[in-house]
Amino acid sequence: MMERPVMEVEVGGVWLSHPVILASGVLNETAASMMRAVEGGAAAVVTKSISLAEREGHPNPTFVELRTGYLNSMGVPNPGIEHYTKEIERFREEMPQVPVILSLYGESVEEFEELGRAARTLPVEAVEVNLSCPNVEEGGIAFGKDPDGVYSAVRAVRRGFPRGVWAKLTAHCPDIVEAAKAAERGGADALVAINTLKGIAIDPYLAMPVLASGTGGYSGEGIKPLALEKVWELASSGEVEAPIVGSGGITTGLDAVEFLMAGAAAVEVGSAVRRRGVGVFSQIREEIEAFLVEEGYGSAGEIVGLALERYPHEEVGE
Ligand code: RRO
Repeated sequence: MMERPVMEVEVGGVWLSHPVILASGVLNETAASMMRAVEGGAAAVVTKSISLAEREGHPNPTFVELRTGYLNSMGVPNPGIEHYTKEIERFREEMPQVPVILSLYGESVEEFEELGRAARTLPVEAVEVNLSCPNVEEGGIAFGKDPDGVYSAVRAVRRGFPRGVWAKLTAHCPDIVEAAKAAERGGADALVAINTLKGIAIDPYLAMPVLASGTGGYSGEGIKPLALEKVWELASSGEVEAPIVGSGGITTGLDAVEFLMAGAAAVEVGSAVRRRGVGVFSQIREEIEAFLVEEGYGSAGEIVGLALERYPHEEVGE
């Protein structure tokens, strides 16, 4: 009988029992909801994006389901880092073996620096610098859209935080490879690609946008080819050294395999929880494992970047 494939991977200083992580923005408001995701099979959890001060978020409606995914305009609702600390501590007490990646949302370099310093004292393995929220004027994409913004935010967090620093990039920038290189210069240990994409839905009968904020962030199946292409751009550039975490529309094990083959070392899954339930993390892990067995691979790590090696087209199976 064939041995089971090795599923462990290492990403930017964080060891994962398998490559499927809970993405920010879904099931991560409380310790209890993050524990549900781990019970559903997540190898690690990324928290909701947390700011220095409490934020109420945007008025309703903030969420709408589309045929090919979802639109949200939550507006970074969160209790602020001081209050959120108890959720992290509670999670850590219950699940000490599961890595926590704290997503940080700042609106200035100074805020990012303060958030990095605050995170240092928390029981988290890594932070994820949110450079890519599409729903706000000042933070998020305002940093991610140009390399200088990426560099200064990552650098600011890096100054205060001694463990893993992941940079969550946006596709809304002229050149994602330049953004990634700026993140590396700022001290990022890993790159996460991508956040949601700016989108809008209009109610034709009301003749107005469905979301109260007008535009929102588009996630789910519909964005998968675009997210995958961004991972591909990063991995094929030959200019980026940090490991890549793929994110965007991953719903099945084969979706995850595509991201690994494009060069991602791990994947983040969020919207698929709505499609397949909270057990989606186990389902995706098992589907990856079944694929590896079927195709005779010995580990998840072995397929990372495989499609890049086979491109331009080499005869498969020769
Ligand atoms: O809270 C949000 O509106 C939000 C954030 Br911080 C983000 O990074 N991405 C997104 O789609 N929504």
